[in-house]
Amino acid sequence: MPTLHKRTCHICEANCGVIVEMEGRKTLSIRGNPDHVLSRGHICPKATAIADLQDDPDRLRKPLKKVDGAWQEIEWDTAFDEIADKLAKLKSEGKRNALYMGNPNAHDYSVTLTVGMFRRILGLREIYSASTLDQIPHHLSQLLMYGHVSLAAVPDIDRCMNLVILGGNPAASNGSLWTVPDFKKRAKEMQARGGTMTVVDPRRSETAKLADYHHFIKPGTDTALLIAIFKALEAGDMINPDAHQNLSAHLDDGLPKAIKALADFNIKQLSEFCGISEDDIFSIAARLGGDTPSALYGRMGVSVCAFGSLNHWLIQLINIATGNLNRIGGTMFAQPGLDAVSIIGGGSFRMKETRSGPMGIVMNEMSTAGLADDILEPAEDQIRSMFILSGNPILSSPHGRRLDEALESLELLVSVDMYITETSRHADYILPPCGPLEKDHYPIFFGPLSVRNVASYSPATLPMEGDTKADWQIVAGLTTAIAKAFDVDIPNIREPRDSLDAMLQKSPAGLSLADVEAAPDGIDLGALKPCLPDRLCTDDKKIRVAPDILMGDLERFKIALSAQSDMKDSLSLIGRRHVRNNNSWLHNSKRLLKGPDRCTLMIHPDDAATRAIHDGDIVSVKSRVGMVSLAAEISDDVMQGIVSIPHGFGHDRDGVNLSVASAKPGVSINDLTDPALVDPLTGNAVLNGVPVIVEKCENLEAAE
Ligand SMILES: Nc1nc2c(c(=O)[nH]1)N[C@H]1C(S)=C(S)[C@@H](COP(=O)(O)OP(=O)(O)OC[C@H]3O[C@@H](n4cnc5c(=O)[nH]c(N)nc54)[C@H](O)[C@@H]3O)O[C@H]1N2
Ligand SMILES: Nc1nc2c(c(=O)[nH]1)N[C@H]1C(S)=C(S)[C@@H](COP(=O)(O)OP(=O)(O)OC[C@H]3O[C@@H](n4cnc5c(=O)[nH]c(N)nc54)[C@H](O)[C@@H]3O)O[C@H]1N2
Ligand code: SF4
Ligand SMILES: [Mo]
Repeated sequence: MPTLHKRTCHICEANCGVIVEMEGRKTLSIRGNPDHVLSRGHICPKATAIADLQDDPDRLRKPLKKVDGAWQEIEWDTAFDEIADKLAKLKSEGKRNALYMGNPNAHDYSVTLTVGMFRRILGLREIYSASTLDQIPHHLSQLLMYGHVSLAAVPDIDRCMNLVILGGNPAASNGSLWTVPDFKKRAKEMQARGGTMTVVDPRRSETAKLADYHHFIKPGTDTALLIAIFKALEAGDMINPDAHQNLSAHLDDGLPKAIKALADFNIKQLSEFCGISEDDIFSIAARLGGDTPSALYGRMGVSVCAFGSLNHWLIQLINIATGNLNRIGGTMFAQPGLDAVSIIGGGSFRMKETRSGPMGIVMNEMSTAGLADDILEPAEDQIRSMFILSGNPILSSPHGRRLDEALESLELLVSVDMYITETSRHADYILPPCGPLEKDHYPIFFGPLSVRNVASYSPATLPMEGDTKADWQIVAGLTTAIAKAFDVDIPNIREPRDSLDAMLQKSPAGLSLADVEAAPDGIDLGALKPCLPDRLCTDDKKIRVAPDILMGDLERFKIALSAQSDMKDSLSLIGRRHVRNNNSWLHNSKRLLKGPDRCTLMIHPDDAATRAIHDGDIVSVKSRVGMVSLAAEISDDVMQGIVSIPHGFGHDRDGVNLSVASAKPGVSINDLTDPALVDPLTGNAVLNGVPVIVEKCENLEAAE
C-alpha cells in the first residue's frame, strides 16, 4: 500500500512543502503540498530530483579510500581512524588544516549544529565556504547597519506595490536570501492589484520577462545606478524616512552624512557608466519614492561583484530614505518560529592582512577565491590538508583549474559527498551521507528570510538503511576520532534534534519541536509585522545609516567611475541559472536534464555577427586565466557586449570517470573567472563582468 509523507524540500531556499508518495522504500511521486503554510502547493521541477537522488544507483553508499589511484570501499571506523591518525601526524609537523563548507550545508540544520565542535577540535577559527562566492556582502551590510549578520529586510511581496529587483532572478532561482516560494504567482498577484515589477539585469531573465519594466545594465556598475537613484530621490524631494511612519526615530545621525558623501556624484556621469538612461533612473526613483509601498531588493548580480558591500548598503539606504523599510508592503524583518537573530550572536567583522593584501573577514569566512593560493603558495601557514563538506569548489569557485592543481597537491583531502565529483576525485577519502529522504529537516537559516513568519519541521521520511550515516553523524564520527588521535577530551556531541528543540523554545515564539512536528503543513505565525526598534541588534537600537567602513569604500568606487574602460575587443561574461539546474549537482537526474543543451554561450546577435558566429557554432571563450569551448546560442535576451554561461557544468573534466554520468557535461564558467577579482571589504569573488575574448573555433585553428 502506498503511503503519503509530508516534508519540506531541502534543495533550495524556497523550502516548499511536498507530499512524497512511497511504496516501501520506493518513491512513487512527489507533488506540492497545497496546505503548506508558505508554499501553498507550489513546487519546481527540482523537487522530483529528491527521488532521483534517493534512488540513484550512482550515489555512493560506503566510504571510499584512494589506494594507488583507485577507489576501494572501507568501513566507517577504519576511515575515521585513518583520517584522524594522518591529521595527528600533520599536526605534529605543524602543518595547517582547512575546511570548505559548500552550499548544501545551509540546508542541513543538523550539520550546522554539529560543525562547531568539529572546528574547535581542528582549531579552525576561520573557514572557507560558498558564502564568499555568493552573499557575504549582504551579511556585512546587515551587521554594520542592523547589528546582526542575519538580520535581513526582505520585500513584503504579498502587500508590495512596486518591487524593484537588481541582479536577482527569482523566477528561476525561486528566491535567494528571500524565502519566497511561488514567487511567480506572488508577483502576478502584485501586478493584478495594480503593482509593478522592475528588473535590472544584463540579461532579459525569466524574471525580467514577467516584469513591467526591464533595464539592461552593464555588469558590475550597479553602484552607479544605486547612487543615481538616491540622487534622483534627492532631486525630487523624495528623501523622507518619515513619509509613511516615524522611521527617523530608529535612525542614528547617518542620513545627512550619507547625503553629504554622495554629494559629489552627478547623475549624468553615473547614467553613462551603468548604461541606464537618466529618464529611466528618475522613473525608478519615482516608483520607489512614491506613496505606494515599495521594495528595492538586490541579489547575486549585485553581490558577486567588486562593490557588493557598497551595493547592499545603498539598497538599504534607499529603502530607509524612502520610508519603505519596516513598512507593510516595503521591506520587513521576519520574526520566525526559530529565530536565529534573537538567539545567536551578531557575527563579526575585521580586516586581515592576506596574501592578496588587506581583506575584510566577515563571520570568520576567508575568501574562497584565495583558497588555491593559500594551498599552493609556500608560507608558514600554507594549507596542507583539508576537509570539504558538501561542496564542489572546483566547479563553483574562480579559476577551477588552479584549484585542481591545489587540491591534488594536498597531503590529505577528505570529501563528504555522495558522488565522485570534479572536486571529490582529488580526495584521499570520500565519506558519503545517507539519501535525502533519510534525513529530517528544519530550515533554520531561512525563517529570518521568509515572506511570512513560519515554523516547519520535517521528520525523516525513511529510516536509514544498512551501514549509512547522516552528514552530522559523519562530522561527529570524525570529531570523536580526531579528539582521540589528538589526545584531547572527546566532546559531548548533542543530538541535533535536541539542540533544535532548545533553540525553538528559546526563540520569542516559544514553540517546542513537538509543537512544530505536530503540524506537518507548518505553523503560520502570520504576515510580517513592523518591529522596530525591538528587532535591531545595535547597542542603542538605532540603525547605523552610514557606517564608516562602507562610506570609506566610496573612494574606491570613485576611482572605478573615472577609470577608462580597457574592454576594447572583449565581451563581458556573466552566469545564469536555470530552473532545472542547481549549482554543480543534480546533473545525474535524467528528468532534470531533459531538453536542449543548457550549457551554451549566450551571445547578442550583433556581437555574433561581428565575429561571423552562427547559432550552434563552437566558439572559444578566453579570459586572463583560461579558455573553454562550447556552442554559441544567439539571443537578444543578453545585452550587446555581454555573453553568458551557466555555472556548475564541466563534468567530463580530464576524461576522469566521475559519478556524474551526464550526457551533457558542458564546460565550467569558473575555468574563466578570475580569483584576483574580489570585493576587498568581504573577499567575495567577482563572478560576473569577467572580460573575455570570444572567437569562432575554426578562426582559431586557421590562426594557429
Ligand atoms: N561563476 C559562478 N560561480 C558560482 C555561482 C555563480 O552564479 N556563477 N554561484 C555560486 C553560489 S551562489 C554558490 S552557493 C556556490 C555553490 O557551490 P558549492 O558550495 O560548491 O555547492 P554545490 O555546487 O551546490 O555543490 C554541492 C556538492 O555537495 C554535494 N551534496 C549535495 N547534497 C549533499 C548532502 O546532503 N550532503 C553531502 N555531504 N553532500 C551533498 C553534491 O553532490 C555536490 O558535489 O557556487 C558559486 N559559484
Ligand atoms: N534553479 C536554480 N535555483 C537556484 C540555484 C540554482 O543553481 N538553480 N542556486 C541557488 C543559490 S545557491 C543561489 S545563491 C540563488 C541565487 O539566486 P538569484 O540571485 O536570484 O539567481 P541568479 O540567477 O544568480 O541571478 C542573478 C541575476 O543577476 C544578473 N546579473 C549578473 N551580473 C549582474 C550585474 O552586474 N548587475 C545586475 N543588476 N545583474 C546582474 C544575472 O543575469 C542573473 O539574472 O539561487 C538558488 N536557487
Ligand atoms: S523551489 Fe523547487 S527546489 Fe526549491 S524548495 Fe521548492 S521544490 Fe524544492
Ligand atoms: Mo548560493
